[in-house]
Amino acid sequence: MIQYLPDLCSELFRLYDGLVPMSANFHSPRSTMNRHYYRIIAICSFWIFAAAPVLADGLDLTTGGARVVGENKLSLENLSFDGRFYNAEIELNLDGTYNVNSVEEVVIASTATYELTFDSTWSAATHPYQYPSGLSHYSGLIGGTHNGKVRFWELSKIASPGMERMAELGSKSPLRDEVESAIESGDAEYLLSGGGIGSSPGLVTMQFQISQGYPFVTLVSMIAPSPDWFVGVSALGLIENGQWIDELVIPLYAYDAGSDSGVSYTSSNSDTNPKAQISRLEELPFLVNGEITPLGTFTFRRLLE
Ligand SMILES: [Ca+2]
Repeated sequence: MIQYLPDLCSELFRLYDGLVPMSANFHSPRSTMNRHYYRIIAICSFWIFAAAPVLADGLDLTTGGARVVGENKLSLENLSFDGRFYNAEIELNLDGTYNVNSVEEVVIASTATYELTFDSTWSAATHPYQYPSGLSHYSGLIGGTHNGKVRFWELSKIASPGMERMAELGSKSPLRDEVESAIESGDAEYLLSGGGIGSSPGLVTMQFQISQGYPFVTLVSMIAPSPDWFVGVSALGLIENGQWIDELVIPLYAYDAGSDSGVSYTSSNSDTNPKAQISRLEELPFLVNGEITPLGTFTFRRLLE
């Protein structure tokens, strides 16, 4: 790979003529440098792209970073590709040419253990409109760890039968079956099944394993009572900058599964047929003083093994 990349680089260099004066501008103001950095990151990603063209769909430019490591050297770090991460160092020459000093894969721990804390602040104080005092709770957490090829729910998509049952009744099945089916087909690794919150405000925790090949978490819980409202995350990645994230706090907004037409917490069942898209609830009772107010947080904290 390393022998191959410099040749490819030369070609790309011609395409990016804006890069030619880079070494002359090396000590120019930060904004100019950042533009150059961006181009370099793009080029470096092309190296990896071209070295493994079959896997190009997995390319992710958003995790990369660049920093100056010497007089005319740039270190390009944590370029994500197909679940792997690469660092590269390039050296810029004053005549506009440059050398690729190294490209190496960043090795991270292949697995990690996380503790999830589901902390619900949802109460008459945070969401006073029609708050179901004495009734407010959440169904048991259900979801899985998976790769980037599968989604169990997404905003603006139609809820699966499993999501509908979870959001309307708090049932873990058939969503559990959908996760297990993804495990069988190789797109998911672990089923996640945890406790609920018997009375909100309150909290519940669970621990789970996750691995590099399946670094995404989907986890949901029904807001109860409600027609088809839920909280959760979909395909939340726990690798960032080539490392397992130590701690991640996600605010929990209320989503509507689009499968029941009730408009308040205690509306009677009213099946929506055909189903509407999954959406974020942005009106009462979740619009509070002009702001869409979260019901609490998921905190993912990595446990050191
Ligand atoms: Ca329904």
